[in-house]
Amino acid sequence: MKRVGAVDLGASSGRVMLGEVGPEVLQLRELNRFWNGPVRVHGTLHWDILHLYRSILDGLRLAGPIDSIGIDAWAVDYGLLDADGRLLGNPVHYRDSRTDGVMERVLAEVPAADLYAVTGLQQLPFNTIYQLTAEPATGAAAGSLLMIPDLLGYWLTGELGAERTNASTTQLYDVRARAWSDALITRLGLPRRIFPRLREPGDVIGNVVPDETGLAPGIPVIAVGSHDTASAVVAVPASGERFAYISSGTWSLVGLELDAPVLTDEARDANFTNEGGVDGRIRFLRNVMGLWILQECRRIWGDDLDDLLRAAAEAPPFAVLIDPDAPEFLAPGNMPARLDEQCVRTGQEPPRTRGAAVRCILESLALAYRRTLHSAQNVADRDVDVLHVIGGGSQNELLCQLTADACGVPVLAGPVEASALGNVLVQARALGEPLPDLDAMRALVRSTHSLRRYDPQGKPADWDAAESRVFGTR
Ligand code: LFR
Repeated sequence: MKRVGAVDLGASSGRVMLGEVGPEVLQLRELNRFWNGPVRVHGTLHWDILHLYRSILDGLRLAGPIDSIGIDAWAVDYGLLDADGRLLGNPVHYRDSRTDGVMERVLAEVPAADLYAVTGLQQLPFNTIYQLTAEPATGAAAGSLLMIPDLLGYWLTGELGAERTNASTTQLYDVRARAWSDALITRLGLPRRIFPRLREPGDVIGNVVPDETGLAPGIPVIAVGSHDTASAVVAVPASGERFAYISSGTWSLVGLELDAPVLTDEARDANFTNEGGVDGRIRFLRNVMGLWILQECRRIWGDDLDDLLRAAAEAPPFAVLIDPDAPEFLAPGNMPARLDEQCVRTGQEPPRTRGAAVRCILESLALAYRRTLHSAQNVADRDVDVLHVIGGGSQNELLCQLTADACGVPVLAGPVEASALGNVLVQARALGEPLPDLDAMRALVRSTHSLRRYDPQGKPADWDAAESRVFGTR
C-alpha cells in the first residue's frame, strides 16, 4: 500500500489530501482545506502564494508518514524568480485585467494560424504568453519562470523544472516537438533562459528540504499531471476510447482524449485546445465558462446552493438562454447584472427570480456543452457512447440531467475529487504500484468509486431550437 500527499489547488479552495493506493484500494482523506481566492491589491488580482504554501505544509504535517508528495493547480499562472531563485513579486491571477487587449496586440504581430500550428492551443486572453507579454519588464529581469505547482515544488525541494502538462498550456510550447518553442519565444522577444528544463509526470522532482518545512526530510516530491485538468482526466473512469469528458468545476473542460494533436484549420476555427496529457496523450477540449457564473452570482446573492438548484428545477425550461462564453463573464464582478445585460442585448427579458436565473445559467451551459461536444466529435472524427462528468460539478444533479438531455448521450457522473485522484494515481505508479497505464488507473477508479448514470430525456428538437436561438443555425 502506498500513502501519498496530494495537493490540489482549485478556484474555490485548495486542499491537501492523503491518498492510499493498493490492490483494489484507492481512497482519499482530506487533511486540510483552505481558501484560494485572489487578493486584490491596488487593482491587481494576486495569488496569495505564501498563505497557500503555509497551508500546504500544515496539511502535509497532518499526514503521518508518507511515501511522496504531488502538487497540481490550475494552468497558465506562474511565478518569476530572479537569478538567485528569489520570487520576483506575487504571482498574478489569470482573471486580472492586465491582459486586456494584449492578445489582440500579439496577434497583430504573430498570426493566429502561426501560433496554432506550433502550440495547438485555444485562444484564451489569459494564456501565459499574453500574461508575460503584459509584463515585459519583470520578464526581462527574471532568471526563471515556474508554473505554480513547479514553484511550490521548488520551494519544497530546491529543484527547478517545468512539468510538461502545465508547460503545454503556456502557448509557448511546441505540441508536436514536445519542447519549448524556441522560435516562438524568440519571435516574441521573450528571454529563452527563463523556461526551465521539462519534466514528465511521474519524474521525481527532488526530496523535501529539512528544517524550515517541518516535514520529515527526504520525502520525494513527484511531478504529477501538475495541470489540474490533466490530473482530472487521468481519473476519468472510462474504458475504451469512445468516451468524452467534462471536467466540471469553476471551468467546464469539454472534450476528448486523443493520441495526437489535431492542428487543422477546422480545429483552430472551433478554438479547440491540444493540451498535453499524462502518458503523452492529448487533451483535445474547449474551455466552457463553467460554474463560475453561478459561483459569482452566489457570492453576490449569498443564497444556499441547494435552495437555488431546487428553485431552478421548478423554473420553466428554455425561458432565457445566454452564451456563457461571452467575454464579459470572465472577470470577477457583479454577475447577476452582467447576466441581465446580456439578456437585454439579445432581446430577451431578464430572469425575474433567482431560480429562473440559475435555470438560465445551467441550460445555457448544457447547450454550450452540446455544441462543444458535437464539434469535437466532428473535428476529431471520433464517435462517443458516453460522456463522463468528473469534478465538483458532477454533484449537480440538475446540470448532469440537462447535460445528458442536451448532448443526447448517457452521462456518467463522478468521481468528484478527480484531480486529487489523478494526482495520487500518478504518484503511486511512480512509487512502483502496478498501474502500468491509464487503462489500469481508470479501472481502479471504476472499481473503487460509484458513478451515477443520467440517461437523456426530453425532446432533442427542443435543444436544436435552443441552439439556433443562441448561436444561429448550424
Ligand atoms: C481548470 C483550469 C483550466 C484552465 C483554467 C485556467 O481549473 O486549469 O484547465 O484553462 O483552469 O488555468
